[in-house]
Amino acid sequence: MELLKELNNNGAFKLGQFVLKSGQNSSFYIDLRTLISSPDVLAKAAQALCDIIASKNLDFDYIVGVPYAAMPLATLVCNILKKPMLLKRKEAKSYGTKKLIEGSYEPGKKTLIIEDVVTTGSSIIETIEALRNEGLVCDQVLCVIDREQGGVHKLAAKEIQLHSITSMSAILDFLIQIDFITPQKKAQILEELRAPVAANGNRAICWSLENRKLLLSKNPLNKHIIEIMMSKQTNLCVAADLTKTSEIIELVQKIHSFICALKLHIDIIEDFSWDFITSLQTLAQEHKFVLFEDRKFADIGKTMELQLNKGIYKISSWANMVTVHSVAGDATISTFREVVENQNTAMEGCLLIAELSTEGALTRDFYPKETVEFAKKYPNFVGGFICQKRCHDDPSFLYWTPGVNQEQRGDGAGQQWRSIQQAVTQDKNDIIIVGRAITSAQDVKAEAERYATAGWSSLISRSD
Ligand code: S5P
Repeated sequence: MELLKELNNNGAFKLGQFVLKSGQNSSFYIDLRTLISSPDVLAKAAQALCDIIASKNLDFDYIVGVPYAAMPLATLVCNILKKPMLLKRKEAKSYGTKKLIEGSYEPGKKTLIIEDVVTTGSSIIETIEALRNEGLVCDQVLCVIDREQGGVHKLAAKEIQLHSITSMSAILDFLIQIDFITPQKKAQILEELRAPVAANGNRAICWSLENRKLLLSKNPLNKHIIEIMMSKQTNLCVAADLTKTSEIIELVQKIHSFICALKLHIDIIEDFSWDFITSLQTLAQEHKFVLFEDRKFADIGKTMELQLNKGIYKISSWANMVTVHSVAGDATISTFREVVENQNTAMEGCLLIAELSTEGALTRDFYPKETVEFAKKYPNFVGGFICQKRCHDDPSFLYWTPGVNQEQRGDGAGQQWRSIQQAVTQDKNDIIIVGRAITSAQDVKAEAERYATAGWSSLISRSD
């Protein structure tokens, strides 16, 4: 009760319209990210977990927090109980030991798993399977909140016992007691949570930017872009395919109010200089847009790392995002994690090229689908896709589309253009990438405004 009060005071329980990770719509949302911002509440939650360990007499040798949200809690519990911790990585390291589990352990010993909120239990099962593969014994899970959405049964089927401090019904009863919700509201919330999730998981997916933003706490690139899109009301990315730095700066001075991203091909610029980069960064900061270098990386990881960090352009030092071909395989994509996580980088993430806009492109058949599978492995730094049609049903990714021109259909060199309506309403992309239709226009500013207005109105009037 004391903990529920504290969580509530810290804004962990929210009423509104939300879409859950499962795709279900919900008028209630539990936001435990507030825990790490409130040291007192975090400590209380850790103590409550320790109390359960004592009262249930749980016996174990190590503690593992389900990555990432439960890791701080697990650390505090380890500290209180003086027990060693192990870390489970989300993806195996691409260098050195390539281990998934970090820390010293002996196979055959017992591990207690700690989680913050349990919904269906799938991330716990993933963690436990990795630990069991290392020969560790894992059959006890301790969580702060059980959302009562089948987690207990799903875990029991894998011989895992779930213990929780509190549950969805206990939270809703507490909120009734403090007059935050009515009993009718509780019934409505439970009903919403009972709504089945379809096999493809997207029955109730809500594609509004408001809701998508909620899914993005772990993806800094998309969070940044969605914030810009919402505040400037634009889903336009201009492709500044010009060869002189002065032309690009002049273009940006005209169009900055209408764009969420400026896309460059840095290697076509004839008079590249660091002053140019500084000017662009100042403009991007002042007028809120991201710098997008469309380098289309496609090599072994080590070469991509050099291409990102070195050479004349030192792309990672100024570009917030880049494009990557999936053709070299998913292990090479993990290169980007280290670059994005480096403190001295401007890079927030990358887009994978699922489908090209050109006539006869080989990015068809299995290619977009396999590209999506790669992206799913790196949700923290893959922001989405370059595609022609929305290539996946996950709203936490953004779908960027080139090949947009309101008047013309092709450039005679393989490029295929279609209208904004086709690109956003029919093909369900989020961000339009427009080059020559704007950069070659008589009145560049008016044309950028026309594309931004039409793009945004197509996006916000789309129902899915
Ligand atoms: O499939 C693609 C992928 C990209 S990123 N087709 C593309 O045209 N692009 C890029 O989008 C291309 O490199 C260019 O910078 C821009 C399209 O320019 P436009 O002048 O044809 O609109």
